Amino acid sequence: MKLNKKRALSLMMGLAMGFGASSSAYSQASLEDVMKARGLTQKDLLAAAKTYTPTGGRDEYLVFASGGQSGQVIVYGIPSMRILKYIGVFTPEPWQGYGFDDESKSVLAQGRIKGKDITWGDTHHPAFSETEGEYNGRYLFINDKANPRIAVIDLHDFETKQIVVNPFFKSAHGGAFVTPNTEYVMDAAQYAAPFSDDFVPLEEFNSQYRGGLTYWKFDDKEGKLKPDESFTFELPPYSQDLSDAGKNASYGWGFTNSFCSERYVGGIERGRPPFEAGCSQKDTDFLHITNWKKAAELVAAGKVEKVNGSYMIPMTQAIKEELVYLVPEPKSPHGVDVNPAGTHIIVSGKLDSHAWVYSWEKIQKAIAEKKFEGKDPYGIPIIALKDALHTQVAVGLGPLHTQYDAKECTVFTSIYVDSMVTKWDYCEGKVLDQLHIHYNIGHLMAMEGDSVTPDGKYLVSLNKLAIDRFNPVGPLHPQNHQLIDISGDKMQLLYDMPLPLGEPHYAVAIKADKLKPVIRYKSGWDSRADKRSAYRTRAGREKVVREDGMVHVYGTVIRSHITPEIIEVEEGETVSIHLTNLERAQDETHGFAIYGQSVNLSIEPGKTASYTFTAEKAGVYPYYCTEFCSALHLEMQGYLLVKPKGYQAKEGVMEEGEQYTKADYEKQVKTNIETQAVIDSVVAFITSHNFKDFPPVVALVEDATEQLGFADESKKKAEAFAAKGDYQNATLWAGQWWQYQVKTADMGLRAKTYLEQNGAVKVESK
Ligand code: K7E
Ligand code: CUA
Repeated sequence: MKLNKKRALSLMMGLAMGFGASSSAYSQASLEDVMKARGLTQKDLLAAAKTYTPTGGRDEYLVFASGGQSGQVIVYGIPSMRILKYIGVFTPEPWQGYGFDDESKSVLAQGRIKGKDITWGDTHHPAFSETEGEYNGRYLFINDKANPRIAVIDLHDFETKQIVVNPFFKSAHGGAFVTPNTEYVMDAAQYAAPFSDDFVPLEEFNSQYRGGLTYWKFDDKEGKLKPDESFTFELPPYSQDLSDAGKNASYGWGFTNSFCSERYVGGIERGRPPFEAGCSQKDTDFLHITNWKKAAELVAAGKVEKVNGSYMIPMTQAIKEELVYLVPEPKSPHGVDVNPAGTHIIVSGKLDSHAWVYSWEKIQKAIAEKKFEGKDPYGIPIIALKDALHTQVAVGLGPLHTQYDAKECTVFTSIYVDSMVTKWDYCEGKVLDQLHIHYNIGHLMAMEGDSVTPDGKYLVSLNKLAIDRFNPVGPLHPQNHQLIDISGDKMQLLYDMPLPLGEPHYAVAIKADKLKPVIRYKSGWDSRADKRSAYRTRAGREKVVREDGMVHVYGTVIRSHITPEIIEVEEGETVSIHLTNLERAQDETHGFAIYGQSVNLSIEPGKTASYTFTAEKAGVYPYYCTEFCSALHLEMQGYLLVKPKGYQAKEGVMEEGEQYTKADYEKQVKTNIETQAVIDSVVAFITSHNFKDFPPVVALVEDATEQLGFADESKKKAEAFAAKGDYQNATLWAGQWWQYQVKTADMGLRAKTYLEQNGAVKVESK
C-alpha cells in the first residue's frame, strides 16, 4: 500500500478548516415546503419540536429498559428516544466482549443453574438503587423470569458486575423492586414449584409446591447482593406476581400480588380445562403484605434458620411473628404500585375494569386491631376488603400498571384490552383524561416514576404490539415505545420508537445529570471485578511467560499496534492473552479477535481483558483489532503461530518485503520534518487561545502530547540506526515516528476544530 502522506495530511487540514461542510437536500426549501412534501401537520411539528435533539444535543433523562428475551438492558434518551447502549446482562454480547473475555465469563458463570450455562434471560423489571426513596444513580438491578436470577449493573461504567440465582424458586417475576434505601431487592416467585430440586408429583401441589418472596440484601459500598444475608418468605402456591416496596408511611413493608390463588394445576391432556380457565375462576386473588423490617430483625437475632445455606422463613413462623397478611384483590391482578407518600397502593386486575386503591392507614388499623375476616388454607390472616379499600375506579378494560405523576393524587394506568392510557385521580376517584395508543400497552413509565418525588413531564407507553406502525420487517415485529407528553392536562402522543431486541416489559428513567459514568478506567483495570488486574501491563513491559503449565501473554494495545505482534506457542499449550489498553484518550477502544477462536474483546482505555484457550491445532492464526481506531487500524494486527510439537526452525534468510536505502530514509525524514511544521502551527493556534477553559480540548492536548512523546522515542531509534548505517531499520523507525506524528496531528486538529466551533478567544501569549 502506498499512501501519499502529504495528501493525506493536507486533506486532514482541509477538513479542519471546514472545506468538507455538507449541504442538506432541504437547505433551500422553506418549512412549508418540507411540511407539504412530507405530509406533516402543525401538530406533528409541535411534537417534533418537543423531541428533536440537534446534533451534539443531550437528553434530559436516560431510560433503562428491559431487553426482554434478549437478556440485555437497553439505554435510550428522553425526549429524543435515541438508543445509546445495549448492556449485556444475562446474554453474551460480543461488541462489549461480554461473555468472551475471561473477566465477564466469570460474571455469567455466577448465573449457572445446576451447573448449566444459561446464555439468555427473560428480563422484566429494572430498578435503580435508591437513597431515601430517591434514585441515586449508582446501580441498576434487573430480574430474569425464566431462571430466577437478579443481575447488578454498576452505573459508573454501565457494566454487569454480579448475577445471583434464587436458592429456592424455579421462576421469578416479581423483581427487581428496591426498598427506599436499597436495603433489599425484592424478587417474588411466579410459578409455584417445590423449593427443593426433587421430583414432586402435581398431586401434591397444595402441600409441597410453594410460592415465595426473596428479599436480597444489598451492600451499597461493595455494590453487591449478599446471598448470605438475604432471606426468603415461604408463601402459598398462589403465583406471586409483581411487587413494590412500601415507602414513607409504609416504609418497612412490601406488597406482592398474585394470580391463580385457585391453585389450579392444569392438565389439558388429562381432559381438564386449561390453566387460563382454572386460574381465573375466583373473583379475587390475594395481595400479600410482608413486614421485611421485622423479618430482617429476626434474621439478625439468629431466629431464622437456613435451608440449603439460605435464610428461609416458613409460613408458620411468618404467621406466628405477624410478618405476613393477605387482602383480596381484583380478578387476575397484575400491577401493584405504591404511591410516593406510601399511603395508598393501587392494584389492577386484568379481568376487571377497575383499579383498586387500598388505604395503608386502614390496613394498618386492621393489623393493629387483629381484625381479620378469616385465614387462608395455610393459616395466613386475611384482611377484609372493606377494611382495606379506599376506592375502586372504572379506568377501562384490562388495567395493568400504574405510574404516579408529579401532581398529587394524579396517576396514569395502562389499559391493555382498550389500548389506552387512563389519567385519573385516586384521591377523588375520578377519570381525568384518556389517550389511545398503538397498540396493546403493557407497562408505562413516568420520569423518576418509582421514586418518592416523580417528575411527571413524559410518559412512555411500552406497547406489546406494533402491527402497522412501522415498515414491515417480516412476521416478527419490533416492539413500540410511544413517548407521551404529560406536562399539560391533556396527554399528547409525541413519538414512536421501534425496539427490535426483545419485549421490554418495564423501564425506568433517571435524570441524566444524576449519572456520572467514567470515560476511562484506571490503568490496568479489571472492570468486572472492579480492581486492578493481576495481568495489567505497562508500556515496554510486555512479555510472554510460561508458568503453571500455561503460556501467559502480557500485552498492550495502543494506536495502532498490538504488542506482541507475534505470539509463538506449541500445539496443545494453554494460552492466556492479557491485553491492557494504554490509551488515555476518550473513546479509543481497541478490539481483539483471532482466527478460528470464538472471541472478541472490547478493551476500553485503561481496561485489561483476558482470553484463555487451548491452542489445539498447529497452524497460523492472524489476530487483529476489531475497532476502527485510527487511520492505521487495519495494520493493527499480529500472528499467533502454533508450532507442531518439536518443531525446529530452518536456518536461512527470512523472506521479507521491501528493502530500504539511505535515500528512502532521508525521504521519510523530510516528510516528518514537514509534518512537524503542520503540528507546530496547530499547537500555535491552540496555545494562542484559551484552550484550558475547554476540558475536552485539555484532554485532547494531553493525548496529543503523549503521542508526540512516542514520536520522539521512535525518532531517536531511527537516528541511532541511521548512525550505524542500518537504513532498513532506520527507515522503518522513521515511518513509525511519522505514524505517531499523524496521531498527534489528528488530536491537534480535533482540538483546533473544537475551539473554532465553541467560541474560543485569543489570549496573550506568555
Ligand atoms: Cu406487566 Cu413482566 Cu411487569 Cu410484562 S410484566 S407487561
Ligand atoms: Cu485498535 Cu483498530
